[in-house]
Amino acid sequence: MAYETIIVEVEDHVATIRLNRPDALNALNSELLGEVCQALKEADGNDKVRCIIITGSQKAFAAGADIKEMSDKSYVDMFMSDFFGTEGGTIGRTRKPIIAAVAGYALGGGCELAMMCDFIIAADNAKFGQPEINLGVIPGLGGTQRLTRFVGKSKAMDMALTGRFMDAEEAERSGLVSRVVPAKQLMEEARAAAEKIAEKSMISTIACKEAVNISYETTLSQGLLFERRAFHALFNTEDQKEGMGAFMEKRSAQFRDR
Ligand code: CO8
Repeated sequence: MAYETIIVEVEDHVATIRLNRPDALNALNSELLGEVCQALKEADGNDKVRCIIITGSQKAFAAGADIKEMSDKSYVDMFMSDFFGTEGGTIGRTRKPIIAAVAGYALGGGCELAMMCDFIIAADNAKFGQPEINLGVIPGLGGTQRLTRFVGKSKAMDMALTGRFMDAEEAERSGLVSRVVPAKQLMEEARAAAEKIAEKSMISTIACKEAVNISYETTLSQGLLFERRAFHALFNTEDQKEGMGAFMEKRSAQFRDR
């Protein structure tokens, strides 16, 4: 499918979705987020794709929701369209792993989009922030909820109330990103991580993603039970026999998603 605001490439087993509104620092408008959702659905349904990367440019992952698109809207407009509600749900329902490869600004909705991914690899020039307070609003795509879970209440309050940015080093120290790499190597590192994930059994990959995500939604005892049952269930797959057999035979596993 042809897109206007994103560029999608599928290479080997990795789909890369590049946000592409350079004149607006990849600000997220309805068209762009709709296209991201469509591309995610296509990647999820494409048997060839085993991992997804969302990225932007060297200057901006995304500088937030598109202020020009939102500025004139009324409460009724926002409420009746459930502004970005559907898009947030679609991204969250993607079953395959999504890596956010973030260089430059990841602000407001841009930071929130990165946090909706499964993990974030940051370039050393990345800047994260929830500056909506400067616009007379608050984060609306998960910033008050996900950022708080990532970095804790004190830092999330500091970021959301002052609107200050966090650099890559602070983001890694605070647990917002999984690793920081030199900006020039960002895509190489993200692809290497995606290819590593693509080598695994898709069954255990999806089960693992579901088990980690459930930890945000439930109690510890329920989460442990969910994890244990998923672990038990994987013993009904050929890939478990192959993975453990390969270990004992001192060879690499050849998973077949069965
Ligand atoms: N929306 C629209 N256009 C933008 C945005 C944006 N968020 N960010 C940058 N742009 C545009 C600028 O208007 C400018 O366009 P033009 O040349 O036509 O004037 C172009 O991108 C380049 O930007 P700058 O000239 O400002 O570039 P600088 O390098 O000087 O500054 C900054 C870069 C610091 C990133 C600056 O552009 C900035 O502060 N941007 C806004 C950041 C921001 O406030 N983000 C939060 C937006 S609100 C939000 O994300 C809410 C999310 C929840 C929505 C979901 C609701 C349910």
